[in-house]
Amino acid sequence: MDMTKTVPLDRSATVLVAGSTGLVGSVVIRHLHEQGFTSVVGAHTADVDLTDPAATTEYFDSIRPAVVVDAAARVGGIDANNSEPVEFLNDNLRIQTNLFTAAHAVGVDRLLFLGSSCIYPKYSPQPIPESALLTGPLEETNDAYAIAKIAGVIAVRSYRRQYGRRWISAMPTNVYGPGDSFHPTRSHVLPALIRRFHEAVESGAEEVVVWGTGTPRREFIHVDDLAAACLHLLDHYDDPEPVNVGCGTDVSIAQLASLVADAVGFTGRITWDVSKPDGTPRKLLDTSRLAGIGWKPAIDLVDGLRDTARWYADSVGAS
Ligand code: GFB
Repeated sequence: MDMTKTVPLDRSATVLVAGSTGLVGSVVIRHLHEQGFTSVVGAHTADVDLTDPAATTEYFDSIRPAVVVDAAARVGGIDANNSEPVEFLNDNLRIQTNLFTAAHAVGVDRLLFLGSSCIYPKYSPQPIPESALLTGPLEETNDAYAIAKIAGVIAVRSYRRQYGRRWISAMPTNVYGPGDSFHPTRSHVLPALIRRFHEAVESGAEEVVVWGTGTPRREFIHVDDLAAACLHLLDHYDDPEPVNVGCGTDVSIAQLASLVADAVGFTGRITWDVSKPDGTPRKLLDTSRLAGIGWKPAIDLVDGLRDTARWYADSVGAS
């Protein structure tokens, strides 16, 4: 497969980033500016309701982007996915379908669709190669979200095949960083634990309860690394197959809890609420395809976690 056949994007092209106030979209916008892009437009729900087909078409017609980064999605942690599968399925399907339809209508030639490592089967070989897609049953707690994201991958392939669009898909592992959602129950594990351990330190609590058994393993990528990878892919990748974006190593949730405790200075007990689901036993991505086109991550988990915990402490201190 020739994966380096594309030429870098024109820095004066109008780039539309959908999901511009989200964790990933906001950092992609910063990276675009840092890389010299002169016409960057961010779209979030106040600008356009991407679940509305007519509004989406009208919005794209007014912006007429040449390049689109699709970072717009309904996202959440294991509990949110598990308790609201209908919204996770329907909203994500609507957002993608409307956005792809509108992008095609105005002739967008380069588009990056962001998926998720949960598209792969629950019991995939580890590390998970892109070829594992559609080879087995999904993890039940997030199958609705995963099916929507799989539909996105297939849509990107289909626009390529039927209309020759040079659209691509990236599958990031679990993302974290400053600006994330730190909701106590709806967020992903890393921000949820930063908040819980931080609050324990503030209140002097001797115990922090963490969900599940602590044995599942997850790979975490800092949002700055993910944004850099997205731009690298838009400059250097043009192929129907999705590309995994990860950092190459994983940790157990028990190890993560200890790392968060160290980062926020919690010295009490960690206990486990095994009534909460563990989800997929392990999700470590095979990133050799991305490495093959010359990109590797730069931010170590311990450093990224410490910076994110500091950002959280500063932001709650300021509010
Ligand atoms: O981050 P998380 O919600 O996402 O959970 P997934 C990861 C693991 O951390 C699970 C455990 O085993 C959780 O049981 N965990 C422990 C916690 N304490 C907590 C806590 O306080 N909050 C949370 N959220 N988890 C999501 C998918 O799966 O990953 C999405 O549901 C998406 O669809 C996302 O793909 C990247 O990795 O399990």
